[in-house]
Amino acid sequence: MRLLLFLGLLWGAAATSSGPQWPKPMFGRLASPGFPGTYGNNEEQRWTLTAPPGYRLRLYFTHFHLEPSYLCEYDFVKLSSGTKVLATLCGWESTDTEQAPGNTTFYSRGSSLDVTFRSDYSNEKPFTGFEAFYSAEDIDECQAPPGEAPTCDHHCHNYLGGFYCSCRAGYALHQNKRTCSAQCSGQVFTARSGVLSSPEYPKPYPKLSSCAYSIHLEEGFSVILDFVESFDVETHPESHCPYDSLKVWFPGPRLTLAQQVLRIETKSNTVTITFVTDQSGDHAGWKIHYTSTGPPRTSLDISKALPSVLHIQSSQQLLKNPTQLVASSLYTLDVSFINEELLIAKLRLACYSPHPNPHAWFPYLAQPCPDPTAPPNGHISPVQAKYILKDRFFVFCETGYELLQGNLPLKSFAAVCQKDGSWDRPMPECSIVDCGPPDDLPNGQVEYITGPEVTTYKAVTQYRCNEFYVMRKDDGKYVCEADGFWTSSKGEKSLPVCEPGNGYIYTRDS
Ligand SMILES: [Ca+2]
Ligand SMILES: [Ca+2]
Ligand SMILES: [Ca+2]
Repeated sequence: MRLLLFLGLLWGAAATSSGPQWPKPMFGRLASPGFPGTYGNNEEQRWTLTAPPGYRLRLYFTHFHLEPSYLCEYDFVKLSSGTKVLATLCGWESTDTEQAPGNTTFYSRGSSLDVTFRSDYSNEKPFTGFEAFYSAEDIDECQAPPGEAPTCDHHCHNYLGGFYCSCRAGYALHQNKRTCSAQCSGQVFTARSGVLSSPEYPKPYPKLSSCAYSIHLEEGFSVILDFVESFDVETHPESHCPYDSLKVWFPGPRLTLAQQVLRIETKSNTVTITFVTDQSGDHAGWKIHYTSTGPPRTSLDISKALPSVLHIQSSQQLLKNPTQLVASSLYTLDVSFINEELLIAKLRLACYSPHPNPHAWFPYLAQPCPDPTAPPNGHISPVQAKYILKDRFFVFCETGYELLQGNLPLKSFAAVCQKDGSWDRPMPECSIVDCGPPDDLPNGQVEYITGPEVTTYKAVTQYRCNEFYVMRKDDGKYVCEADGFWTSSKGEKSLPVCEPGNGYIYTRDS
């Protein structure tokens, strides 16, 4: 009753407004000619019923009494929507080969219904024909017929004259107004390992979606992709990925995946994965576990070796051109992939850099300096396997030898390794100490003991006093010591003294 009232209102509005006029009422009655009397021979009548868009027509019979015939060939009522025949009816009750309406309610396909009544040239008995009522009702588009795909991907909302779809969070309604496309582009992965998968994995991935995943690691790393668990992307036995496709992009050859690929070693630190799906199919999708490998690791333990620079905060990046001085990048201490020379060079530069930012690093590959060779009678300290930028070494001479650069004596010597891989000073000599000729002794003479004119380290001389003079305190023996002075047996550097004999003759038996 309520439905009829509403339909009446709708019809009234259609009749009085200036909007579209429907050729037939929204509800009504159909009957065979002469009903409730018998219908005549050779009758044919056709009704074309049309509902507004979004509506369908329902029709049921309150009376039905036609001549029965095999497959309703004689007299019949035919219901059709367009070219689709919904039913051909005759008789008054259904048999194996003929259908009578009984209590069935018929529905149009779409918004139009054609009803055709026909009788042939004779009737064996009097038949009273039919009476039927029809009305328009909203199509509940959200109730998909059995065996057909749901109307909406996610949520369906029916209303009188139409319907609309909506999507869950993370999806956007496709322009076809039914499909929910995943919002899955622009995903960036920066961790050194991780997992990515098709949306909803392992449930069927969304349709009409375009996903983009990007793995971006620091330079020096290379990404390895492992396809784990299942790989189920819609395919075709003859054509190459015509429907849905997963593509992996990285510098180098382009690769479109075949199903059997399980691992991709990209040799690249950046990888982009795109996943595009079409409008149909239910497939579980894919899952990728990615890992990365860095360059060879050095054995240097930075945290132990260089605790003083641990506070330096910076981002990690390997040099593009290690021979070029680059000031723009900051570096962390997590530089295990940088070889030892570079690492040390960088750390040293961090200490000595004149750059206004004390945390700026000036990394480049430092050239090692040639191994220093100690001069004869000298040695080098510290002894290192390698000397690189800012490394220094000292030369120490053995006792009795002194540092000499050219002809100039040095108190000490240190050479510093420069960034071009050379030492800043030439190697000195260790020259034997020479005390020089011994001073003349008043009232005395000197004699070379070690050898004629030998005045170098460890050389010995002997002073003696002239006749009538005596040397009271010393024995007159002097040695050239490492400090370059003649030194007496008593450790004195002054000359001995020859004194007069005090008026008496020094004799053997006095
Ligand atoms: Ca007939
Ligand atoms: Ca509807
Ligand atoms: Ca598909």
